[in-house]
Amino acid sequence: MNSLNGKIIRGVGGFYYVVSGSQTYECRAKGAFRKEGLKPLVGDDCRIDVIDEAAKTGNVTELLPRRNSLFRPEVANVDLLLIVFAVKNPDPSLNLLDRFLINLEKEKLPCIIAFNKEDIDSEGLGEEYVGIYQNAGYDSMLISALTGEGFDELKKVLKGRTAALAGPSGAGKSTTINRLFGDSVSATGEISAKISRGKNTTRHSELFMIDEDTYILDTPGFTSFENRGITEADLWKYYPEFSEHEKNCRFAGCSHISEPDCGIKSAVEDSKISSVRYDNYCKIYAELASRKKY
Ligand SMILES: Nc1nc2c(ncn2[C@@H]2O[C@H](COP(=O)(O)OP(=O)(O)O)[C@@H](O)[C@H]2O)c(=O)[nH]1
Ligand SMILES: [Mg+2]
Ligand SMILES: [Zn+2]
Repeated sequence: MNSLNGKIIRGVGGFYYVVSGSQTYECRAKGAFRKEGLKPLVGDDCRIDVIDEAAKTGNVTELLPRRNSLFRPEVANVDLLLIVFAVKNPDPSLNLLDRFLINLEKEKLPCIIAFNKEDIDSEGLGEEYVGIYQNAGYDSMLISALTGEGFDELKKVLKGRTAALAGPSGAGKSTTINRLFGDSVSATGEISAKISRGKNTTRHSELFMIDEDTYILDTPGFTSFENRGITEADLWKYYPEFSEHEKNCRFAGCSHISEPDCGIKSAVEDSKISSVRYDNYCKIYAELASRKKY
């Protein structure tokens, strides 16, 4: 039987679609990894046995070691997350964004935050959002998937990497992918035909090739995000902009909520830390603290 290396680009209803060279094989998971409780993820590199070369069917027999994996979105082997929130329609929940960022800090995965729909932002809200997150140390930018604003820069940062999209549904993730493909349709004609077909909601993660070394993963949107494995006492550690001010707290183990002489609170008063970020910190802190009681 012919055995090949491939990459899982899609998983739907127990089938895994594996690209190997210029071919895509429809596979079932048959490997020993299933006994270890491992489930194939989009982005996984794997071995497959070809069952029928003409029908392009096979079995996934082995999952190759992962560089990393994320639970939400459920993906493997990504270099960075491209987080897309709309400046409006729908209005962004920065609380949701912060929860997501906390998780990425925990997983030590880099990200870019793109505020989309710049073309309908007559109030300049996007500038404000970008400012908040740049100040917190994140690469953030204003884009419009409709007009192409910001896409030269976006393409530059994505080049040569595998990025997974994340963000609430309706933010413009699929439209962003469509725009990233632009004129490079010929090389990936089959794949892009598949995306443009779907004006509809993305239900499954799917990996797209922008060029031979650049991949992007479209993922379903999310409207809530629960931070697992984080205690309220550690929460501040997942805020990159807090670290330089924390040494000014009078008390060791300061929660940065109610103690006097708190370096974080005075940085908020001096506008060195965004009050939006801090307010969400307090909300998430309270939630994590109350969760423990159950
Ligand atoms: N005005 C405007 N609308 C956009 C932009 N990007 C996406 N949309 C629209 O927003 C809606 C949701 O887009 P979609 O890409 O499906 O969002 P997803 O759920 O995040 O994948 C669609 O009606 C898009 O046409 C943009 O930059 N500007
Ligand atoms: Mg979508
Ligand atoms: Zn403090």
